[in-house]
Amino acid sequence: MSQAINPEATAVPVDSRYLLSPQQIHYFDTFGYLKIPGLFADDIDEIVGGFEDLFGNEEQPVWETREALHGDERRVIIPGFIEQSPRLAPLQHDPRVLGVVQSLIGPEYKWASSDGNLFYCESYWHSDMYSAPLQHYHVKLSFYLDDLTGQNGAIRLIPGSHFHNQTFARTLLRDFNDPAKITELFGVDGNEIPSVTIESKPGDLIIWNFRTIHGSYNGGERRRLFSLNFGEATPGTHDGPAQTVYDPYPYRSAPGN
Ligand SMILES: O=C(O)CCC(=O)C(=O)O
Repeated sequence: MSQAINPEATAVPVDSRYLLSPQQIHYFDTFGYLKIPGLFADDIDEIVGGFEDLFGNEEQPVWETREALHGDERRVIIPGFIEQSPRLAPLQHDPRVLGVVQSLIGPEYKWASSDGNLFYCESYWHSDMYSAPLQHYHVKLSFYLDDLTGQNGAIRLIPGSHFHNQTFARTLLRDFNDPAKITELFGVDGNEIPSVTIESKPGDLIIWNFRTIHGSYNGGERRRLFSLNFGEATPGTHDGPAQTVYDPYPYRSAPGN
């Protein structure tokens, strides 16, 4: 059953105690992600129950993928995830969610759907451009439902890589485009690329800018994730005036090569 979800979530009033602090906003704006430990800890049984209701229902349509981004290994996706769950749909209007979204996007935001995932795979480095070009500011609110560390698939992010027009981000996006080339280009495997690993417990909320380059390693055992996505209502308004677009750093050879 599809739940009634309001696509135009703009300006639903939210009590100021649910807003992020100026420090949390500055952290997010600067590094491109934020973790709020335990924000949903009190509701975790209901949240996990809602997740398993959908993935445990044999009638539920799912997408099974084996993409290069995931080493050609299995990932199972349910698009429009919370929309189909009476137990999870209320999250769209939960004041904790709205407080985060209004703090990071402002009053002019739009619901951009949700997705549920079972990962039997790793995820190589990428930013989220599906249905959202880099110019269109989006934030993702992620609920990982297992105890995760770097040893079993915790999400990794490259701080600052959300500044997508800058040389650093454009160099990474070019070089990560083909995961098979990472070792040739950098001399290390993908899992040794400098990044922050966000260890998490069920009930934590991890938020990232779609543009922030992220990946996960060592996690192939039914890792559970669902995410709520929100974007600025009018593409290109969040970032203010147009930014200068810099070139990626050019490749060069050692002298004599
Ligand atoms: O946890 C993962 O393996 C990757 C998640 C991800 O890339 C995403 O949800 O955009």
